[in-house]
Formats: sequence, structure tokens, C-alpha cells
Amino acid sequence: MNIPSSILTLVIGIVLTLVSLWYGQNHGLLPVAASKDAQEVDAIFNLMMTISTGLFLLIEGVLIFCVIRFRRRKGDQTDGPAIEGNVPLEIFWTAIPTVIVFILAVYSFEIYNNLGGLDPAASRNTTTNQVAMAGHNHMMALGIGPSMDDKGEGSPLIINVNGIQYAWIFTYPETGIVSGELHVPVNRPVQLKIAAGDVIHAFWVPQLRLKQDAIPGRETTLGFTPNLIGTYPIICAELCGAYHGGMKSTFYVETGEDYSKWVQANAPEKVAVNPTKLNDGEYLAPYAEEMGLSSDVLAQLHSEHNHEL
Ligand SMILES: [Cu+2]
Repeated sequence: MNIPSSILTLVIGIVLTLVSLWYGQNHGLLPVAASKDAQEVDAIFNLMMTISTGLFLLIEGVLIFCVIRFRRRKGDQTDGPAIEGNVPLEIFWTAIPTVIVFILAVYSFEIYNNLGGLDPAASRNTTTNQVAMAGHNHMMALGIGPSMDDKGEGSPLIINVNGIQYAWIFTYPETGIVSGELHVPVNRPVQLKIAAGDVIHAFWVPQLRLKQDAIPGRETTLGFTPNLIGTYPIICAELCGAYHGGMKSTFYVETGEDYSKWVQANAPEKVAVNPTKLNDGEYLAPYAEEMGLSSDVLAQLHSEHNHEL
């Protein structure tokens, strides 16, 4: 059977396209994506993978086909015909990469901008949140909209990250927690303020597709919204000394409930404050039973304090 070459080319083209599209989505080269931003990064990676799979198969296919089809036959000592120059073909194979590079450049710039790369100091999470809050306050002034105490989901969770040889220290201004692990609730924007205590380190969570330098004397930031519950590695991605390889921690994305439990278990004890300047006896009276103080002791505290005055 003799199949016309145009039909054969068409069929090969279709198969090649389908294989490329399939492999672009199923290469399995990346770890899970734990945020929407990470999914955006994966989208462009998958596109590049699709294009490069197609080009690889096309170029290697033509190469292997030609090596076999036009091999030297037994007893043939002649050279092949001297073919030189083909302007339409050269325009064609210059134009295609130009278009591909242009598309990838525009697309990657778009994603970089979405991730806040152009203005990391005011990353997207904070900006959209401020806009949302401004709108919210406006609605409040008009007496419509929900009450202001729904602080939870929208406002970014700010965490100070300090890289030191050889550990990551996470400080939560909201709760006063200081931890060697990073815990966040799922679907709440997170804003990391990253610093270094000694040398340059780099904060990296592969599942977020984000990496940011930690530089002594200068704050850097990272904003993201984790959307996949799980446990992910935190890795120092800047050679920072002999034990750089051991500078690892764990990033926990938890349900709101699990996160609250962790906060309760780790938040520092509240320090007693005495805002109304009561004397010790008066101030401690409501807690006397809890603290095991007898009324005698309380009375003594009253009088002692009065003596001082
Ligand atoms: Cu380090």
C-alpha cells in the first residue's frame, strides 16, 4: 500500500501534537503545587514542556529518519547532490522560534508580575487586601456589609523569618509565637518578612515554587496564599557554611482548626497587666482562689502596699 506523503505528514503531525500535549501535562517532574501562584508557575512550565517535547520529537525524528532513509548504500562511492540555500525554509525556521520566544516572554512576564516580582515590597496579597479593606471600611461607614470582626481570612498573616547558621526562626507578631517550624492556616494570605542574622541564606519551599534571599541588614518579602493542606520542606538555597545542607525546617499548611490548636499550644503565656493601678491585694483578689491565696495573705498585700504609700 502506498500512502501519499502529505497524508503521512499530517498523521505524524497530529500524533506528535497529541504526544506533546499529553507529556506537557504528565511529565511528573514537579512536586505538588501548594498555592495558586505555584499553579500559575506550573502552567508556564507545562507549556514550555509541551513546546520542547514537540520540537525534540520533530527534530530527532527527522534526524533519525534521514540517517536511515539516506544512508550510504553498499557499493555507492558517490557524494549526494550539493543542496544549498532555501530562503522560504530559512524564514520559516527563524519565524517559528521568534514567535515561540515572544509568547513565552509575554506569558512569563505576566506571571512574574502576578507573583509580585516587579514590586516585592508591596506584594499582591497586601495590595489586594488593602483595597478590600478600604472597600470594607467604606461599606461600614454606610452602615452596610458585615461587621469588622471577620479579621481571619482576608488579612495577611505576617510572619518574620530569620535565617541564621543553621536554622530558620519564625516569629509571629500576631500571637507572639517564636518557632523553628512554619505553621499557617490554609487559604489565608501569608506575608513573610525575611531577614538574616549572619550571612546570606535563601528561603525556599519547592511546593510554593518560591525562593527568596535572606540578606543581613535588609528585609526581603514573600507573599503567597497556600491552598493545599500538607507538610512541605523548607530548604536553605544559598550555600551558607559547613552545615548549609542541614539548614532545613518544615512548612505546615493546616486547617483553621489545627492552626488554632497549634497557636494555643505554642502562644506565650499572657503577662498579667494592672492597667487601673490597683494595689496588689485589690488586683489579685479576683484570682485569689485560683492562685491559692488566703484572705489573710490578701489582706497583708493590701496593708503592705499601703505602707509603701
Ligand atoms: Cu543557610
